[in-house]
Amino acid sequence: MEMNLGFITLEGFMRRNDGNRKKLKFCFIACGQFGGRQGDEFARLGHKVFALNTSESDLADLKVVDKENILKLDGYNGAVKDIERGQAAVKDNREKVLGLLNNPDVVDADFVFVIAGMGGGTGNAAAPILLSNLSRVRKPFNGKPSFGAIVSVPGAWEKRGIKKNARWGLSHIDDLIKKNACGSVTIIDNDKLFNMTEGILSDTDTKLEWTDYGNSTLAALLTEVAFLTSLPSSKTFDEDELLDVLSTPGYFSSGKCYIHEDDPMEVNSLTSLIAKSFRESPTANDYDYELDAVNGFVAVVHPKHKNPIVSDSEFRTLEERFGRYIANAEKPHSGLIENSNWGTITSRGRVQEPETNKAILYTGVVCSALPERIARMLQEIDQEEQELEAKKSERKNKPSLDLSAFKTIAKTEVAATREPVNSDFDLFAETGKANTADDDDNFKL
Ligand SMILES: Nc1nc2c(ncn2[C@@H]2O[C@H](COP(=O)(O)OP(=O)(O)OP(=O)(O)O)[C@@H](O)[C@H]2O)c(=O)[nH]1
Ligand SMILES: [Mg+2]
Repeated sequence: MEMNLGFITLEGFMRRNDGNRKKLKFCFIACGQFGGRQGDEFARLGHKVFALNTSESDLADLKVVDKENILKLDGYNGAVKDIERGQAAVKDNREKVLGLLNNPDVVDADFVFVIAGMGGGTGNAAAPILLSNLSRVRKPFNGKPSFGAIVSVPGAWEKRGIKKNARWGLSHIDDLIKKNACGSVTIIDNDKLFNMTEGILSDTDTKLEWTDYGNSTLAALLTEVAFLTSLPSSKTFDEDELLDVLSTPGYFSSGKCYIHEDDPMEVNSLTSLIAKSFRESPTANDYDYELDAVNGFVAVVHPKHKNPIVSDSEFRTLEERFGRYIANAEKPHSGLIENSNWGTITSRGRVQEPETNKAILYTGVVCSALPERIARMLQEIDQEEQELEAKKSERKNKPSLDLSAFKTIAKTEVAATREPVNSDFDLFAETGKANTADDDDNFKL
């Protein structure tokens, strides 16, 4: 795998600035910390990105997102992984959020992605609210929702509370998908990403976090896929075909891998290449592609050559293999793109080595069910909670220690309490209650 880990590397058929020039216009609404970090990588490649967060310091960390596209949810500093607090922050900033939803960049983009980590309070709360309201401002694509999401799912090592948050967020997103009220949702399975990058990153000197690796690889992958739809060819994979896939309600995974000149192109090796593309992708992998796929695409881009790396008949075999790989999807899209700029264009001012000896396979699939690992994790949380409850009720039968007898002994420790120890000294007796009343309960965007 060719990698340049210090910064985002784009493939030889596009320049860094081509992100701006492609015809397809994506818009990203990046929520919370994960959203912001991932959004910043998309902004680096020239996409329109809005960042929304309760946390001032997360927003200050953004390096590329335009300052005027940063929305601070006022009155909060972080949601402390509390979804209700995140929801309150969105509702308290209703006007700002409505302003964002009505921004021409959000309304007119070809596709809008809401980005959020499913483990926290801010992004988790904001994502279902934004997705539920995008249908009011977005024109459908061919009758399908022209917006979706990119969400990270906690790894196995993360706390149960974080996983429970993810269960909440995913259940709302699943509901939207089932109601055809949201297009494709790209799942970043942090467990897969961490395990996959451990091997890659340990082979390099570059100091890079697995999260940074995942964020920049996904940004590059989606940018390349979007760009290749605008490349002319006799067998194109065009903008509308990509939009057709992205607008399909379900869980999206995309992959990429190289095909070298001397790689065998017979049936089995083509199937392995397809599997490899998904396996090495920053998006989740362990879907039941065969039975759960509902839409997808396969595209090959290669340098224009007298003896092309992938011949027309080899490509037909690849299409056929891909069709079987995602058998349940009835109309996957495909394209074979010959590119004459390859190897001749410059990146970051340096002339790239001619890369005339490889082709690139891009794959994408939308599935109707979550990946196996994540479904299992959600079931395990249920089980852990049931076991905990069972243990609690078991221990209720034990005689419990009665501490009430010690109540009269003077406290020697400082303990924070909101109740006045002596009501005579309570200056807040009259006004204290008024603060707890919640007037905003019925706020809906
Ligand atoms: N893949 C990936 N996951 C991330 C990244 N940053 C955070 N996460 C994951 O996101 C989840 C936590 O969500 P955050 O985005 O930090 O939460 P938040 O939306 O800021 O919410 P609050 O902190 O409660 O305000 C955890 O599961 C993290 O593992 C990142 O850069 N990449
Ligand atoms: Mg945060």
